[in-house]
Amino acid sequence: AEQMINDWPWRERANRSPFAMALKAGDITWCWRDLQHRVDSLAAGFIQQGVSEGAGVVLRSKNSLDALLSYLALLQTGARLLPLNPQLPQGLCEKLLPQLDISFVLDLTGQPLSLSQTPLHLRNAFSVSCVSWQPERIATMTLTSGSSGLPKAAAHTLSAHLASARGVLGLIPFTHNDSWLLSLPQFHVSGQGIIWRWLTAGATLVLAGDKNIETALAECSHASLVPTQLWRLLQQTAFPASLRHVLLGGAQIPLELTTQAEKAGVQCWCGYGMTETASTVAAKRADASAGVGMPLAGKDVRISDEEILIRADSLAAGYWKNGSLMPLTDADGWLHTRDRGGWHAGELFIAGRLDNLFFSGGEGIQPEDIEKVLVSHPQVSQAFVVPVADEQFGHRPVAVLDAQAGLVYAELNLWLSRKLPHFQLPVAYHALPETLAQGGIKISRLRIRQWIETLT
Ligand code: 4YB
Repeated sequence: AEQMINDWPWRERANRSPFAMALKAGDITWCWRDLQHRVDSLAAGFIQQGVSEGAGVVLRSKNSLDALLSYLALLQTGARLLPLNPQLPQGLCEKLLPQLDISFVLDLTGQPLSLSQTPLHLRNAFSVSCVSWQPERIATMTLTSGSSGLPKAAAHTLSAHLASARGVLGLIPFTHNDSWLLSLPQFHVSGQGIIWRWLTAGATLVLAGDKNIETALAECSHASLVPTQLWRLLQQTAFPASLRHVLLGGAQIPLELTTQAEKAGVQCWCGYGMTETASTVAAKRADASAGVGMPLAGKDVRISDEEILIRADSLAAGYWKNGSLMPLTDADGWLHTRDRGGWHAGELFIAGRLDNLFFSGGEGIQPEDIEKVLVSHPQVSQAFVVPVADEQFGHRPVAVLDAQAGLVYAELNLWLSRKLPHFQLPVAYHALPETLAQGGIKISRLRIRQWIETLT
């Protein structure tokens, strides 16, 4: 039975089951009461430093216990919280933060940017520590990873986050005896999704701390992973035995990957979602097909001219800009995702981004079509196909690969030529440079294109 939430979820947990385990981080194990005390004193400290309801606050950090506590404490002050990727360059932040009406910056990186907003510090106090729980308040702003221009700030209410969690928990079993590793960044919806599911289920959240993901997973039942992380995990000699459920998303999920992981004893869940929808809106247990299943409870998906449209209770209220919310849907409430997709045999299939489509000698090329075949090669774990300018063809495809050492590109090309029409065959292959990873959960195609241009 659904329980009405009348208070901040962590406070409600602390009231209902104060001594149940809430959180593990290294040697630390806290029950809900422990957690609430920390959050309360931290929130009081922020309020003493001037944070008030509706104030724009940046939380610049990678995942840590302090970052998690700050996330909860800042929400509890009624602030409008912007979790920020520490890898975003100073120049971009200087341009972006004024448009987002940011007054305070809590920087936990140890290497703060020099910004004009007031710095906040982690400081405990024992006074007023909380505003009233209003589910329709704008709680967070999460930056989209737009391929061009400044990122947009998807503004979610508390109830949108809870609706996202309810959708996923309607499919994936996750109860108070389970533990979900905070395996993706808190500044991305994939990390925040974990937090809201944890709060909704009253389960245990595990923070990796200094440990790497592989080690931290040894004490978890659940994790959210992007496909490349699961590939890496499967290449380890010992697969974490406790791990029973993995939610995948963020990119095409290769069948080869879920088949191998299921063999290793993990139940894989294939999800599709985006920043604007506060993570997963459609998902299924992995099976023999490469789709992402059906919309979750409270989510609607429609296809119009091959484009995926979404209407959902987890949708952002708008993009925050200069004090107002810019609508992100059409007049009927549908978000036009710019993802290409369709229905086959009763489930949703994602074909790729409409913006990635390019033309080569008059033929349309959807890079994801080529990437799907490339990652089905046993030695390729990640593939990007980008256009390079070509006098004769307009553009031609080039492949950038994360592959096992020893892969011979000429052999790969021969293998590929038996599976793809000629116009889709890459004219060059390159190894993916590690410097292109940006601390986010995915690699930017724009940066790959820019890097390729420097080579020619
Ligand atoms: C896909 C895709 C798919 C997204 N096939 N393209 O909790 C979760 O939902 C979760 C769990 C594990 C890993 C990631 C997640 C996410 O949140 C992912 C959300 C995300 O990636 N948001 S995003 O705004 O950064 O990018 C959204 C885009 O990513 C979509 O518009 C698609 O283009 C692409 N994408 N899932 C193919 N299954």
